[in-house]
Amino acid sequence: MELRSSPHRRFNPLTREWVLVSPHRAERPWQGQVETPEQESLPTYDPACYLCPGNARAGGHQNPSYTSTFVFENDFAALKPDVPEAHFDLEGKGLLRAESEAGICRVVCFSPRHDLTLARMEVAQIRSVVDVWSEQSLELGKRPGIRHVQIFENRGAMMGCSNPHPHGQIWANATIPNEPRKELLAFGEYRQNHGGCLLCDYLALELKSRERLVCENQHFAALVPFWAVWPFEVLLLSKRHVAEMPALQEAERGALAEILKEITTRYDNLFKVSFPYSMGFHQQPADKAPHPEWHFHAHYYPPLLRSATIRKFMVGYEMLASPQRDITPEAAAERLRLLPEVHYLSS
Ligand code: H2U
Ligand code: ZN
Repeated sequence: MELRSSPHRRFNPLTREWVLVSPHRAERPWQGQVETPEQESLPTYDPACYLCPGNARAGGHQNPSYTSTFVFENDFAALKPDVPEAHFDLEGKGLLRAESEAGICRVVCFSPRHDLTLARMEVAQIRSVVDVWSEQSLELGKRPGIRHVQIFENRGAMMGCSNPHPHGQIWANATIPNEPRKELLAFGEYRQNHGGCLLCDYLALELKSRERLVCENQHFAALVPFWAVWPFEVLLLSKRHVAEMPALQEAERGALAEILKEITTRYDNLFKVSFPYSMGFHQQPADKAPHPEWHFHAHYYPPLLRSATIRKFMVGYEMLASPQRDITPEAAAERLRLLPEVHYLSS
């Protein structure tokens, strides 16, 4: 099969869904929305920012004068710890069904500096963020009513991020949400059928071919997955079979900080803009059961397609039938791989 030129569909073994790839369409003319790029220059401290050290938040609390990272309970939390358990199923038909959902939502400030992003932060500071994520995973995951801890970052106004101050969120909740649940089933079945780990085996194939590899270090690899939906989607994998961030050793934590900086730097260099994305880590469920099948990884889902202002929309066929892409994952990986490792603003 000619994956470079003829239409085909690719299988995502983690979600067990298909994506349509139309490489022949990559050169078609485009006459659509043109957006203006976000402006770049920000102050190191913004008195109006609710995440800057010492400032007041919308909820009435005041931030401490923090000098590294800072974690607080989300003032407008989507989940609450103390909801009474309840089930709803009108006439028992499973048609009008609801369940109570308990959880905790926190915000993590990555740096006191308002103007930085992960791409522009020192590796040592990103390393502190890795430690905080790890401590939070441990602390929240230990709680009796919690079965999943989702660490994520929304970057850029295009992704609905409310504030440029470098920050992410953590939502920990009582049930395993849709995306990690699909992966859990896939990891489990793969282990049963093949006797190994789905992502260990996948990574071995990718490291052999190197076609979709973006960058790597001793402990991590970043690649555009074979089944990527977003144009410049990236899958970040630990090289060792490890199920969660708290299990990472010293050297691995350092390597994680390094590759987080490298991925975001390459992203920024692609269109010379602070690259928007949603990213998050997928760690083993926090359901207190052993999960030898799970492999720690992160997904980056950036919306941009062909410039700092032209994004991919998931519309039409994609909403009604299946996701689709024109530029191949191999071509996207090659572009990211050939970019400099040094940020365009610091060279
Ligand atoms: P974003 O990651 O989408 O920018 O969201 C930031 C979060 O910060 C958002 O969930 C919270 C919002 O509820 N927030 C506070 O907890 N306190 C504030 O003073 C403003 C925003
Ligand atoms: Zn700020």
